[in-house]
Amino acid sequence: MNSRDKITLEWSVAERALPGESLSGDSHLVTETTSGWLLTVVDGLGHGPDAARAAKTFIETATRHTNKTGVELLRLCHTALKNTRGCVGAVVTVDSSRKLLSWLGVGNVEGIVLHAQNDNPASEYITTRGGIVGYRLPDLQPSFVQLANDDTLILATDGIQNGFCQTLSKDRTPDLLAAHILDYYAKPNDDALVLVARWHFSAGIRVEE
Ligand SMILES: [Mn+2]
Repeated sequence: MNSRDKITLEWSVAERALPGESLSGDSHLVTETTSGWLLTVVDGLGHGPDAARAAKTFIETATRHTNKTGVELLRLCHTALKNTRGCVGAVVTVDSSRKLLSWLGVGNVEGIVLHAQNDNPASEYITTRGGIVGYRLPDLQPSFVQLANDDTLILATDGIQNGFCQTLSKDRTPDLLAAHILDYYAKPNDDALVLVARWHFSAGIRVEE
């Protein structure tokens, strides 16, 4: 007999376009996959309609390939974005049976996991490599984070000022965290988007073997 935890995802996004623009060049996707979840945040180069078109192409491509690895997905997006301005962004996949998060980033994008228990360590940061999806893809190496109950992932474009995670209360819901980060840390001169996701593991469903 073993037990299998049920895992649910609570998430929220807060975003706004550069003041004066009607379209944002930042975008996101959160979706369930056959093995867990895919979450991505992208930032089309510059701002306005051309940036929005690049981000939209990335998200449409990701939506058609939700069961690929992050590396495979970035390669597919790279090909799809050849005739656009290109994007920077982060791709996160979660394997719910192993409670394992895999992530990688291209260009200027922020990713943090805040562990609910402060031991092992309190937070972990995404490794990003310089490049532009659609123009120049760097060597793609995912790294991994072991998730525990109530761990929180935050993904933010560079329209959110660095250092936003210094003042966060992990007791807040993803809704409140996303709204707080956008309110206090959105830069006045860029599109801004922040995605907050938290995994809840509810105690084991017993499985007969
Ligand atoms: Mn930006």
